[in-house]
Amino acid sequence: MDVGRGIVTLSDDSTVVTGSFEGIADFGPYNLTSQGDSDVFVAKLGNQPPSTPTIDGPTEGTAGEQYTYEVCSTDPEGDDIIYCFDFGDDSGEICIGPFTSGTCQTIDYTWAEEGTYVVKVKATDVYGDASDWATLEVVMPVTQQLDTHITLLQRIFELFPNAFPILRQLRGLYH
Ligand SMILES: [Ca+2]
Repeated sequence: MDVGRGIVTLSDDSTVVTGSFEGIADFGPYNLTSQGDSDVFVAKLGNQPPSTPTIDGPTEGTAGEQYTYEVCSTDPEGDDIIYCFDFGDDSGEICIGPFTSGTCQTIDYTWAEEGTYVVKVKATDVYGDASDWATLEVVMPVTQQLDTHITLLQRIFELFPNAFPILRQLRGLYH
């Protein structure tokens, strides 16, 4: 027979229960199995945050184009989950949800400016407990890389004005 013999609430709002049980005691996400006829238990019951989300999506692209990122997280208690994003620019925090625990969600985003951005996302359950941040570095360099490439060629032509006649013809194509 399972019996609770004492209960106390701690300052962090978790609850501690003590008692005795036989066989298996079911505490929601956790089970205890008795080692004999009857065992005592001390259980601390509190809300746990969702898992740190996984984030999947393009890590390079072009400023001004829209990209889609998928995030997935699971809450140990099965609580609904809110995802909050920081896209590394000055748009601030963007939150979506709540969604069912264990389901993946997508969000579309467009960076207006070229640059390297660290996308951050965390999962918060409906009781306000948040996971750690997951991060993904995204580079929006395409035009910038081309500029650098042309500048490097120009520098080579300046240093060696007569050495690369074929490249000088290519340079003509760029201008
Ligand atoms: Ca939870």
